[in-house]
Amino acid sequence: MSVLDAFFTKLWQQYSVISPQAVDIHQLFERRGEELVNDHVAFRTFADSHIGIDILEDEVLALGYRHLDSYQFDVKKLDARCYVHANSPTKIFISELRWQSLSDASQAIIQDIIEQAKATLKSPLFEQSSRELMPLLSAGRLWQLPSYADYQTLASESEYAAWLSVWGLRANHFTIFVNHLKSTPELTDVVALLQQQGYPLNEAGGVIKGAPSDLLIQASTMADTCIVNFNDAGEQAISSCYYEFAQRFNQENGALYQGFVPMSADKIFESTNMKSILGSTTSDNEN
Ligand code: OOG
Ligand code: NI
Repeated sequence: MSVLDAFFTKLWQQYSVISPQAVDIHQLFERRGEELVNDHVAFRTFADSHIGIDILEDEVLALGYRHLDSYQFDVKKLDARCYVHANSPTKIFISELRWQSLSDASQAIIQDIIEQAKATLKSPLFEQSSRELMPLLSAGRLWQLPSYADYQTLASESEYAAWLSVWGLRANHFTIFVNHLKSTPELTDVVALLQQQGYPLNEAGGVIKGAPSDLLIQASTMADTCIVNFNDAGEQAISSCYYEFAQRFNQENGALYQGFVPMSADKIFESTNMKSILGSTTSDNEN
């Protein structure tokens, strides 16, 4: 197995443990005779740290990827880059949080997380056991689980920060490349199938994000929730991972568009938003 295949296999294993819905959907398509192709996987991290994009990027380039484009999400305080591979249809999307623009309370929590990550990365045991075998991007949480109080402090300002504090470096979603589906090569049909099967979809900005003129249209499920056992609060439901579906269109030169669409990505990030997840499973009307 190539290093790249082994990397994606590990990412899928980690993902499937906390994303039962993605496993179900994967099987649904396999039962329909589909051979699934991944359009991209995405990662989240903290800027200005030993796990910032600049550092993770070296590993991505070493896997044979090249940087394609960069994006900014000012309201969410995120920067992102995407990478493409000459021999793989699976793109890599990495975003990082400009955590220094959060409140002092959140900054202190993240500073502590970053210090722990630095210590973990420097420990000889980690160097031997993990670092050389697999990219840091699949290292998981390099720090202690935060307290639920800290998780909530982060969540009140940045759902992204809260999610990352619990899950660490791992794929936060896989994405089915809809163009390669034989029975439903149109995203609208994929969406209809998922809705018919009762999967809650991310409705921020509309279920289907983007238009053919953007050269990329996307939809995603709302993330699964997982029970996490916090020292200060016991078992709590936390959003884990979601599954995405992407259909791409040809550019003027006849090649499929490979990049992302910032307006759509901004909404896709909300697939792990706990408020929306809870909202989609209750009939509470908040307005
Ligand atoms: C990434 C959200 C953006 C896309 O396809 O636009 C994205 C995230 O949730 O971390 O994946
Ligand atoms: Ni995505």
